[in-house]
Parts: sequence; structure tokens; C-alpha cells
Amino acid sequence: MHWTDEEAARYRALGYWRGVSFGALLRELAGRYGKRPALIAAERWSFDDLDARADRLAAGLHRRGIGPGDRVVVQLPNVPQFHQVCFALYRLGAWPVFALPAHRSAEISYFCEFTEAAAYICAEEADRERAPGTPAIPLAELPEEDPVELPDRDPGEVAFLQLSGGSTGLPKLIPRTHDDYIYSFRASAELCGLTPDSVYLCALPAAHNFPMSSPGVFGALSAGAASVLAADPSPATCFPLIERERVSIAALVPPLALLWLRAAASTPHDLSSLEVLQVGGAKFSAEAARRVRPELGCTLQQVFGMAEGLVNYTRLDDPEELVVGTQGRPLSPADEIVVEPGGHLLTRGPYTIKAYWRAEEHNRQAFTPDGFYRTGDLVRLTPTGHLVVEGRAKDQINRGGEKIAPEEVENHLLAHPSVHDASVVGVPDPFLGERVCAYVICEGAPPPRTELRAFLTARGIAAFKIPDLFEYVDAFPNTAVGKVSKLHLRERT
Ligand code: AMP
Ligand code: DBH
Repeated sequence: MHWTDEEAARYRALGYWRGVSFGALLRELAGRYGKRPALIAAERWSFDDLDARADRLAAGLHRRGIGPGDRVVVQLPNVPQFHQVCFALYRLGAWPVFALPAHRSAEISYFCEFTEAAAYICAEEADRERAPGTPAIPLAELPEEDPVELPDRDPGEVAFLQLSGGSTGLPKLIPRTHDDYIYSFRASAELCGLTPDSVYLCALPAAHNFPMSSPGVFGALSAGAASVLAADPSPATCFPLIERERVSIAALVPPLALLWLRAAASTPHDLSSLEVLQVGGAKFSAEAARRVRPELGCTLQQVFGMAEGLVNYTRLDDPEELVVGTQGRPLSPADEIVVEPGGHLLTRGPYTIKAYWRAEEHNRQAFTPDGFYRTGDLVRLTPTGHLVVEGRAKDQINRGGEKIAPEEVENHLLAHPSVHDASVVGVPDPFLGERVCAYVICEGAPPPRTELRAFLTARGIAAFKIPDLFEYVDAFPNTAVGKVSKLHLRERT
């Protein structure tokens, strides 16, 4: 399930795993950076504020019976309370399960049921309907009380469950430990040159692994830097924040980077503080990548990562052709990379998981017997050790950085009485990289497309999973083995 004893000993000996828990780390940071700004949104929280308020919330949740090993589904917008909740749960030894703000009742009820969650921490009172069987705690009712003494956690234990985009019917849960995750964001902060004078802009949803840890808000905290939490990633929201807070580094997915490039051409806002724009989550085209420096006046950093662990970065001093034309190289000297024939990327290392949580059958395919994770990505290695992402072997759609498991959407479509069969594929899109297309075989007269869309919305799935296109067909093209040929379907549009 976890790293071997030999691996763990090596990662400790090399200083990657420091044996410090999240709770202890925040205490250490508050001691060092005290009144300096940590989180900036409508409210401004210092390191001391975050530390004290995490203690007060931990006390309140403790009195509500939440304790070590309990799972708590967390679905919050980009507000400082998100990080307060994280650290409160870490101090209790309870595990946040990180849902995204876009998730609706289908996803939330699944997370709550599958993890047997003790609570669901949500933005609004009305959100509690998404998880009828689980006690909900809306943001306005976070229970803060006078701090209580809590034992420190073992840094080798699981700290939280992160989500995988998944390629099978239901999303997989990724168990990350204190030691492995803290290593990944501390090393990332160092690689990105963060100092207490840096200002990180969290424009993507804070629960996503990229803005959480690459280096993300956690990496910024670990370096004593402030993070600005944007309510949404639009230029209209973010450009004034960059100007006002003198943001030095921001992270985006490719379609947003394109939007920012377009808006920067005519913005009245001063973006000159921006030193680094990180782009990741999906492949950033070389044509767009080339525009970043001249049009935004900052250094591009490509980031190719996964919530399962491995993160690759182009280095800030890499030559332009590597920054523009590759997705970077591994974060850690201890990351092991294998590129199998056909380009299949496998990896293991000090912050890559060995198994998904409670998914024994899937784990047998997703990991090799010697502990490598099969990423499902197809890559090419350059002589410099950089990776170029060339495709994908897994059945997943990457819609501008939002990952969709076709099988999950197909299963929802199959619940419609007029749908005899469905096959969901990604089709090329100049802006998003891929869009979602559903091929549908109907029983009787095909329903209007708006009806299928409304049906999926009513099933309570996240809007980004609802197909952009519906195509009615009489039959799917078959491969030799009789399985639907997804490659063939992609080529038809
Ligand atoms: P997940 O496992 O859900 O965290 O999604 C991670 C996946 O996103 C990777 O395995 C890649 O398929 C994709 N991905 C992330 N960053 C990039 C990137 N910079 N270029 C291409 N694909 C990426
Ligand atoms: O797509 C991802 O999951 C991702 C991208 C960049 C990620 O998890 C990360 C960096 O840490």
C-alpha cells in the first residue's frame, strides 16, 4: 500500500521526508513569519491568524466528534477558511476529501458515501442537499472554540484524499501523507524561487492539486510568501489583484492562459510585478507558449503534474526552446521515470502514491508489481531529460485541464429511457484542447439535444462533464476485438 521500508529509509536519509506533520509545519511557519500576510482575499490573514484559527476550528470540530482517520468532504471556494479547514483537519488527524467547487450532487454524494464521511464542509446552507446522509457544515457555521491540546500526528500517515480525474466509472481517491506532500511543495517552492517577498496568485480552484502544491498556496506558505485567493480566474478579476497586491507568480490551465494573453494586450492594469506564469494541467501548445514572454512580460513555466504525485517543471533558467517545447522535467532527483515502448510513462518516487484508496482491483492495473504508477500518458524524452507529452493511453478526456472519465458520463446517459447505448469521446478543440462529444444510439425517436443536456444536469453531475456535442448514430464503429473504437469516433468529428 505504501513505500517499502527501504524506500522510506532512503527518502528520510536524503532529507526529502523531514518527519514534520502539517500541524507542526504551520506552527513553525507562524513562529517564523508571524504577522506577515499569508492569505489575501476579502479578508487578510497573517501566518499567526491562520495558525490560531486552525487551532480554534480544530477544537470546535473535535467537540463535534471529528477525530483521527475520519473523512471530511471539503467543498469550498477560494477563501482563507479553505486553508483554515485544511489545517484544522490535519491537526485532528482527520482527512479532508478535496471536492471541486464544480461538483454537484452526483459527485458529492458519491464521495460522502464511498468515504463514509463524518461531515461535509460546504459553502452554502443549500449545498447540504448534495449529501443527504452526511452532516453538513456550511462556511458560515464553522465551529470555532477555545483551543484544546491535540497530539501531533505521525508524518508518515495519510493526511488527506486528493481526487484523480479518473478513467473508469467513478473518480479514484489518492491518499497523500504529510511527509510526501510537504516534500513535494517545499521542493516546488524552492524550484520556483519563492521567498517571503513573493506573492502567489491562486486563480484556479484551491482544492486542485496544481494550485495547492506546485508550489501552490501550500508551497507559498512554506516559503513565507503571501497568497492571493481569487474568486475566479478571469482577467477581469485577476488583473486588478495582480496590480494591487504586486503578484509575482500565478498558475493557469492553457485555455485561461490564452484568455489572459488576449486581455493583456489592452488592459489598463499594471502587470509588471508578474515574474512567472505557470501553465499546466493540459498540453500548452508551443505557439501559445512562445507568446507568453513578449505579451505578458514574464517567464513561462510549463508544469506537467498529477494528483497521484510526479510533477515536472521547466526550470526558470531553461533555454527558450525547452520552455516553449517541453512539459519540463521531474521535480525531484529521486523521481524515477520509465518510458516504455510506445511512450508509456511510468514513475515512482518520494511523493508518488503506490495505490489508490480502497480500489484493489484498479490498483492491479494502475501500478506495477515493483511499485511504479502507470500514468496513462504518452511521452517522449529529450536528450536534456525533459518530457514532451504526445498523447494519452488512458480513457480520459482533458477538457482544458478538467479531467473527465468517459465511462462516468456514459453511465449517466444510459439512465435515460431513450438511450440505447452511448460512447463519450474527446474531440479536438482549438481553445480547450478537447471538447466532450457523446455518440448516442437511441431507442425510438431521438430526444432533442437540450433534453439530454437537461437530463444530465438533473442527474447532478458537474457542468464540465456535460457533453458539448451530441451526435446521434445507428451504430458505433467497432475495433477488431469488438470494443467500440474511441480513436475512430474521435476522428469522425
Ligand atoms: P490527475 O491524475 O487527475 O491529477 O490528472 C493528471 C493528468 O493531467 C496527467 O496524467 C496528464 O494526463 C494531464 N496533464 C497535467 N499537466 C499536463 C501538461 N502540462 N501537459 C499535458 N498533460 C498534462
Ligand atoms: O493536472 C494536474 O493534476 C496537475 C497539473 C500540474 C497537477 O496535479 C499538478 C501540477 O500538481
